[in-house]
Amino acid sequence: MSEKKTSLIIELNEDLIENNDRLAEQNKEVLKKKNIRAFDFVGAIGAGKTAIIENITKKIAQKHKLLVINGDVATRIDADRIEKHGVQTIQINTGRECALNSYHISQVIKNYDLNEVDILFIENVGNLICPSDFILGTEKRIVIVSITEGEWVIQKHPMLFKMSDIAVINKLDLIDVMDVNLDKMVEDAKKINPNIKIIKTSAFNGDGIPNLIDTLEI
Ligand SMILES: Nc1nc2c(ncn2[C@@H]2O[C@H](COP(=O)(O)OP(=O)(O)OP(=O)(O)O)[C@@H](O)[C@H]2O)c(=O)[nH]1
Ligand SMILES: [Mg+2]
Repeated sequence: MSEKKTSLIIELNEDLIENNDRLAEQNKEVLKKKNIRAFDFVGAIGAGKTAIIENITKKIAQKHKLLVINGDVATRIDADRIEKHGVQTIQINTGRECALNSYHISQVIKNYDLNEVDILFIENVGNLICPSDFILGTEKRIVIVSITEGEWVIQKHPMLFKMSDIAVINKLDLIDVMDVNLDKMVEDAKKINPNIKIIKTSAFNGDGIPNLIDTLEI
């Protein structure tokens, strides 16, 4: 009989939520000591976070020892999708919380043997607002939106773009059937954060994924 996989449910302590930034710094230090490079993928529901992580892992799984943490309110669908590529995952169900926070990540660091890991991808809960309150202690934050959310999606959610290092605009394969001004989306991201790197991708056909891998230097 095959083992039924479950998700990790972590009870939150209010004080720790308040101390998120301090704990994120600790996470960063521990990950550095363990030589683990960590990346936090945030973005709108359905923008393609899991699809992009799947694309990246397919390309680098031979070269790196990967761990993917998937944050989701209630299911382990995303972790199962990633595991199909032979990559180790931990699914965290956040219940009523609309974002992962640094306490979730600290619990993974504390309770799992990460000695075999050199790259950690964290897929945050699909949300363009909540994750801006909670850094996790990663090296870089990547915000993912797609053209199907409309050309105003970046302008309407400045906070996450302000605090991210890379902005991915996904689903470019659908550009001919979408009435969106892609240049406006790029300009909005640059206006909000002049230092942000912008990468256009299609997780459907793989366009832009090598560029994203190069930008992450992995
Ligand atoms: N055409 C097209 N479809 C895409 C692309 N990226 C993702 N999709 C589809 O969009 C849907 C949502 O993709 P996911 O990867 O689940 O998106 P997500 O951001 O992880 O979603 P949540 O975890 O639910 O927030 C799926 O049906 C994907 O197949 C893309 O570049 N082009
Ligand atoms: Mg997902």
